[in-house]
Amino acid sequence: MLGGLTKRLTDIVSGLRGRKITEEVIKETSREIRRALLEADASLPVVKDFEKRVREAALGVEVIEGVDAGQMFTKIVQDELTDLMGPVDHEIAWKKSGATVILMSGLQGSGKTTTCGKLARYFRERKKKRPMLVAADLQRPAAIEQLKVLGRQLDVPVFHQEGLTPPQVCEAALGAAREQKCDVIILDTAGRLHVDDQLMGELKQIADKTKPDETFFVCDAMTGQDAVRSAEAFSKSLELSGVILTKLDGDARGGAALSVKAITGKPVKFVGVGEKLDRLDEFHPDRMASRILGMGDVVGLVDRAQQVIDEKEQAEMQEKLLEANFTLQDFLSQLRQIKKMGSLKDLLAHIPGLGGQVDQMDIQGDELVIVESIIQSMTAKERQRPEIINTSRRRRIAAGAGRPLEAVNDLLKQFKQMQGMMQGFKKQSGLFGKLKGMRDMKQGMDQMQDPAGGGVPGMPGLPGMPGGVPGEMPQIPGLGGGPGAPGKAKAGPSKEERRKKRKQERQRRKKSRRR
Ligand SMILES: Nc1nc2c(ncn2[C@@H]2O[C@H](COP(=O)(O)OP(=O)(O)OP(=O)(O)O)[C@@H](O)[C@H]2O)c(=O)[nH]1
Ligand SMILES: [Mg+2]
Repeated sequence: MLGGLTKRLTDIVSGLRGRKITEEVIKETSREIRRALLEADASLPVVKDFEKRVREAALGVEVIEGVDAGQMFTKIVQDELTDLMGPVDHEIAWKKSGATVILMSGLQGSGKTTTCGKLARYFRERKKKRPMLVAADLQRPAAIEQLKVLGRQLDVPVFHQEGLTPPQVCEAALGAAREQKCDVIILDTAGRLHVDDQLMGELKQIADKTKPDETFFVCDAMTGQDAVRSAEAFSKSLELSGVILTKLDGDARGGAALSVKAITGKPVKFVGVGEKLDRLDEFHPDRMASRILGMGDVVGLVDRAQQVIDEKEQAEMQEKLLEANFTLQDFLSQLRQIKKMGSLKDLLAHIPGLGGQVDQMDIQGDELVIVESIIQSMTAKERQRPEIINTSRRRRIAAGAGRPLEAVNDLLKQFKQMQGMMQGFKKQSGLFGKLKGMRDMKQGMDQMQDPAGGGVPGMPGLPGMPGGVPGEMPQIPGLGGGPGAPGKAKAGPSKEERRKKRKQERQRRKKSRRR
């Protein structure tokens, strides 16, 4: 997602590398940034204001020796994007007693029903609540069934009642929730192609009868400015408390994510990043800004990993890595864990330094499936000892998996390379440990990025800046055609340097206290 915008912004910034900050550069660059945001389908008043803010911030910056225009703009744009999309707000106004009511609204096909299911899952898993889903969409005959299927999948009760109007169904649901001891009620309402009076009237009646604690507008990020315009219309008739952006995993250009908060004045609470029920993320504007600038989102990746990855299995994996007998079978189970986290494209977009390139990579989205099918058509012995896989075995495996022989060859070659890399990898427990390591590194860096008072935007060579790629990601076997791992290009200050810097800082403070 947002690939085009990321590419444009990273291109703008890298064109400024080594250049001095002058008024001319500032003028030219803020104009280019404006164009990039408009191409991403952000709304014009938002973009104009953004351009003005970036320009003012750039003009107000004290020119520091060693900081080039690229570094400075990266920092300014990141801060302004964070501001534009913020604040961080995924709190729910829980009722002190009785069931909290959540009303979902939005246009047809925006993802309301799916998001109801995702929220039910999120409330139960993360907030330890007992949710109830309410089928108040009586427009489409299949709508109730769709919600019931979600309820069955999640093992969450679904309330519906024939012969009632949608507001009556919602009202009846309040009583049912009390009886079934559910403490959060999610109302799935009907969508319309366009905002119309009848729809708004129905939603208002539902709101009158149920007094919702949260009223969310579900906004399809793929529809860009249109989504924002309807959000505005909804927020005029209904008292919205927040927005949920869906389909951010798709080819959304970013316009909706950039403009919806500014236009409606309502915070983006959650984002939908896939069709499955676990693909709902809390919205973090700073992480989104970082992704838009191609700087990845390691913290978000770790969050997701923590939810889906089995730590016990990872601990066992670590043992194996330490003994250096990581086999293709182990690789397969790691792969399955990765698959649980999301599509390869989406995951790679979280890796610092890769954001802008993901769209150009030759990724079809089914790489993990291909690798899985190849390993599955190997015998147990072959998975344990890949070195016994000779040419005739390779042919058999390829035929069994329905893939060309080269695919098998590539996989084995890359697996061998990866085993080599695992040697350097083994101190950290598998993928999860690696990610954790990266997060710690990133957090350490973030702290550093804000030295006493934090007045200096974009210190030279600081991580998070373009080129500051923390460490090296293992190449994923089966993934050909890409630019490869980001490598070690200018990895920011080393641990030793950071320690030294902190020590100097402590001494400096001590001295100034003595004075
Ligand atoms: N890729 C992706 N697809 C999504 C996401 N959220 C919803 N969808 C898909 O969008 C389509 C519409 O979703 P629904 O939940 O039925 O939308 P709705 O708003 O309830 O639609 P109506 O009830 O007809 O108004 C479905 O195919 C969903 O799988 C998301 O975050 N990512
Ligand atoms: Mg629906």
